[in-house]
Amino acid sequence: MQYKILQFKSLTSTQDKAKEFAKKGLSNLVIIADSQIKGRGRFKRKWYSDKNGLWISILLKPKDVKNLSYLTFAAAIAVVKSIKRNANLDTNIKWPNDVHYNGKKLCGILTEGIFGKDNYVAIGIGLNVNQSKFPDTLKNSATSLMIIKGKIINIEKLKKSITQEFYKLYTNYYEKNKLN
Ligand code: BT5
Repeated sequence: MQYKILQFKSLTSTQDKAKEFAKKGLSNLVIIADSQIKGRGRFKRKWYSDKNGLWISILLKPKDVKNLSYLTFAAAIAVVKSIKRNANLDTNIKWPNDVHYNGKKLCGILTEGIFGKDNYVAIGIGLNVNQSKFPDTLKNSATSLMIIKGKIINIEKLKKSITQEFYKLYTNYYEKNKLN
């Protein structure tokens, strides 16, 4: 499947940008921001997304918008595989939408449906990559690949790998199978 990667310096949230594009009828876009001003998690929680992390939204227009949690899992698998490949690190998927290392949160995923005449899905992936520290409120619960590995991780390779792995799962399984 063809997709386009769009890179922005700063956005309120890559999820908001994805919604804007969906309203214009566009899909198969991978929206990436260097930093987000109003990054969000589930239930309107704040997502801390200063520089040095990987903040992505993948905008899809699936044949059927059902069982969206499969898409969250596909994103989590893509993240775990890409971390293994690019940072040689084994991480865990933590139900229902996190990737953890040693009990600390490395990545959170937010899957949102955009419903209207046509239906879209935006899968937001927030991965802490090269941050050296976090705000006090997150100090004990969050970590980054750089903190774990003690060196800078190539963010470009990581974003390509996550996108490719995600699309492989999406096209081979989600779009092909009846997910009733
Ligand atoms: C999530 O929500 O874990 C989903 C996060 C999705 C973020 C991505 S970034 C790209 C896209 N654009 C967006 O605006 N969002 C998506 P939840 O399970 O509700 O967890 C939120 C909680 O995680 C917060 O209440 C904090 O405790 C914690 N948290 C916030 N920022 C964090 C960070 N950078 N690393 C680790 N934990 C964080």
